[in-house]
Amino acid sequence: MTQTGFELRAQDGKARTGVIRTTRGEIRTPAFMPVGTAATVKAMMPESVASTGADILLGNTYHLMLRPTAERVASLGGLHRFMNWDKPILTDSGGFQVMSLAGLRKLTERGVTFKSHIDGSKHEITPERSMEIQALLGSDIVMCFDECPALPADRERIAESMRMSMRWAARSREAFGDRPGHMLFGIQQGGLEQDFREESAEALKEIGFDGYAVGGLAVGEGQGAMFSCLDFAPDMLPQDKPRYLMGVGKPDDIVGAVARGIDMMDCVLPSRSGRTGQVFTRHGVLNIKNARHQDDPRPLDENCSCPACRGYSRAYLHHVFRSQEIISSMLLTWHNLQYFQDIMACMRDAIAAGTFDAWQADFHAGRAEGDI
Ligand code: PRF
Ligand code: ZN
Repeated sequence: MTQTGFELRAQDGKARTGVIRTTRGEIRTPAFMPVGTAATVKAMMPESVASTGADILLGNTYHLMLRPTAERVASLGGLHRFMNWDKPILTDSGGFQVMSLAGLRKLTERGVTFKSHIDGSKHEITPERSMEIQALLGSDIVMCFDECPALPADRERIAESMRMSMRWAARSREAFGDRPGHMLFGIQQGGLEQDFREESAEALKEIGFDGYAVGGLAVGEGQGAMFSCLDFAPDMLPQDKPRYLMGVGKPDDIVGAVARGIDMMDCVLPSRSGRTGQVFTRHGVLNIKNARHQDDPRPLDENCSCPACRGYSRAYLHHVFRSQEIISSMLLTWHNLQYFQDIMACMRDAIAAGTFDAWQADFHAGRAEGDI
């Protein structure tokens, strides 16, 4: 019996719904993965994250290798045990975080060396080391080690980087080996260029993976350019494997990505925004810091089932945010994560019912531009 796999259950236009089976449970797709960078979804207990409907979390090679170290996590029983989350975990491979967070770094064919953003100590990640770290963590879905150039970049630079990422993908596959119960995903690169996306997809399919990510987007190109690329990039990847758009995004980015054939996403937005007072609702975005909320007895969203909406007024949430009380981050993060998971559940239902277009029209019609 195979322990892992992807079952596509329904398709409506390009939008898909299905399940990814792992040894730690099923992931309903389209899936949104909350980010648990440092072995915690900040301000949330794991059971609270699960209660919002999250089937899987994302963890980070880069952060965990620096602190508390992958070896320490392994000796304590792996990341699931360590952070008390028994559902699936996907780990990113580290290169993207090195480029966005580390100090002094040097990229070669072998891999990347860098200085820790925590204490300046020197480290190296190669495709082989990234696979080793993700195995030590006990990740259920392991990501290939890749490089992602910031956009805009010239075609030459994008092609060279993509081709190196494809050589790293082959090394990642080789180093990952045969690990029943664990999945390895390839990462398509190639910027916004259709020919490079195609070349990248062909290289990955030749190697063969359990799933395929679209990397290199949401790096400064804007939603219009990202959607133009998503009009063709997911179609180049195998129909019968999950497709993961990395690091996306705002609610309307997520809906647009699903409409274009994406099955999985992750983003810090709902959790990070929860700590900065930005609240996502079906009517649009609001900032709880704003003085207009100080006398408002209404909940954030009258249709939301989360504890912030069931128990507290906008006035209270405004007060605890302004007072920098810890409960502010807890309640706003919970609400945002609940809202993102509610969108995913609605999309899964609409795709299964064949009403995704109508749902999408309603989603957009109900939202205001700017703060509500
Ligand atoms: N590669 C990896 N992680 C990522 C990205 C990527 O291209 C992105 C791009 N949006 C986010 N996270 N490995
Ligand atoms: Zn809520």
